[in-house]
Amino acid sequence: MNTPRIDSAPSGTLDVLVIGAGISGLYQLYRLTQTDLTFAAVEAGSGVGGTWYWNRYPGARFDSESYTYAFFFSKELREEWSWSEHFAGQPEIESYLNHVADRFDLRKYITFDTRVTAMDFDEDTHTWKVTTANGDVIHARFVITGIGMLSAPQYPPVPGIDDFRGVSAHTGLWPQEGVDVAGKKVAVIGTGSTGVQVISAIAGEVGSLTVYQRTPNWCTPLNNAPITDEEQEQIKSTMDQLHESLKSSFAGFMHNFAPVEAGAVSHEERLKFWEQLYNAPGFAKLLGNYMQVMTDKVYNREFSDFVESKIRTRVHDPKVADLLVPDHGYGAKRPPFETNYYEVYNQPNVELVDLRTTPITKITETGIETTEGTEDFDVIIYATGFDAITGAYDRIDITAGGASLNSAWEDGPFTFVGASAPGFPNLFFLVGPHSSSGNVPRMSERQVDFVTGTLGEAVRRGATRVEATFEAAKEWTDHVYELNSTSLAAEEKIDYTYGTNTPGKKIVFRHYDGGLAGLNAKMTAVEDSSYAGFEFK
Ligand code: NA7
Repeated sequence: MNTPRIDSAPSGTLDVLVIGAGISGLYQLYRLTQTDLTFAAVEAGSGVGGTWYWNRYPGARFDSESYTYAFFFSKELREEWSWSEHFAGQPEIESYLNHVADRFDLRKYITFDTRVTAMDFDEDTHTWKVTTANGDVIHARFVITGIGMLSAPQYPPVPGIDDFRGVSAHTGLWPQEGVDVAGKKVAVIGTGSTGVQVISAIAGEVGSLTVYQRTPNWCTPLNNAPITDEEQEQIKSTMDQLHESLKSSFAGFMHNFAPVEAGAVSHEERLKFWEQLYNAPGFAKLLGNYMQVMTDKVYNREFSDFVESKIRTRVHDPKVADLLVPDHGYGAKRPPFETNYYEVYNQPNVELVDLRTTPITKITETGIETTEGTEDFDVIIYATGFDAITGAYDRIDITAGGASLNSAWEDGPFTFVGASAPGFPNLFFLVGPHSSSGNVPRMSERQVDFVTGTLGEAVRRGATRVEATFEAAKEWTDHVYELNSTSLAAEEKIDYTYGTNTPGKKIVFRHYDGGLAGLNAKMTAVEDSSYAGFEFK
């Protein structure tokens, strides 16, 4: 077959189509403005922000430090934007992302309210034909997906959800106009990071609150605070150093594992250290801990016991505390960070329902039925999470050469550095499978730079078709599984990164345990070897 040029593609073909205008999509658009390529983006939402557009429920906020999560690419942006809190709330985050879109004039490239439903690769023209839910067709040589890893919301698989006559909302599809919970009889289903945030945020204003919990989680304080003027000055004057230290950290966070081994200090010293961590911000508890807490069952148990003692101190009713103490090890599920979460259960108008003993059987016109009985509600909040990591891909019919990506990934994703998949040329993933596990914008920043570099290489070579080789994808996928196989989390396989929360989904690891450090090392090696692992034609 002749190698087609861009001008042999259907007229109106873009060089690049970006799907999604969240954190990854926005930065990808910015990087494309620095190239000579023609490009555009489509976004399912009516505004920019992705996760921070859809998840506008009360209490939604960062649990990465605001200034470590934000974009670093522009000195002017860093200087002009002042975060108000160490862990900003959703309204401020959404304003920031809108500011970025306007500041860099990115909005003009984005078509909103446009959800991609299908994509097919044309081997004759080396282009993707992209179809949207509105029936539009877009032709693009390259497609870059910034469609998020937690963007396909899930409801419990119980009958009757549409029958409920009160107000109901999924936290990941929260209505723009909000939901009035003041004085209302409210149910929250789900106690992951989102449930924990929303429960804490609304407990003070509801009439009554019933929490439906399937799995309790190891929640520790976020320890959020306003950023003082002195801190603001310090943060802004050390941004370059901060960026460098985040880029060279394990997971893109400002928290790094303790420099000593857990076993090198006494039990009393460990407890003292954990007390400090408990009072430290955000992810310090996970990533500033002794590394052995994540790798050695003995220390994992000890730390879990420490957090259990905190739960039991904070929750007055021992029977309720029993239900709130997890039976998995700390970190086997992504731990939420909270503000006054456990204290909510001391309120007389709050009830905790244990779905392990009394599962939900259906949603009725007036409320929720469990095996124990029915309770009526004015409002039901579904904080039931997402079909994680591959869910957003499964919802698009992606085909190339007659093969479908969904089928190809049935037994688990098969990727090269989480950026590309053999058999699906000219398609690149941002924050997709096998590529993410830390502070997402820092991972996606590296991925956007990598993908932009790969496109640059294609242009330099005059290539119109770029495909990851089978061997390269096998090597990376094997590496992903091998790293994961030694983790404590792999023994339990209860986190959404294994698909455990999605009925019928194959239980297989879809995340990446090597952090930013592992991803960066591999991407740098690929770049330094003139993109070995890709075939350019
Ligand atoms: P998560 O962490 O997946 O949490 C979802 C919660 O909903 C969790 O407690 C689930 O219990 C519960 N759930 C899910 N399905 C059901 C059904 N069918 N019945 C009852 N309860 C259910 O999602 P989040 O939105 O909280 O957090 C996502 C990310 O946002 C998080 O990782 C951070 O990055 C921020 P389960 O644990 O599955 O038993």
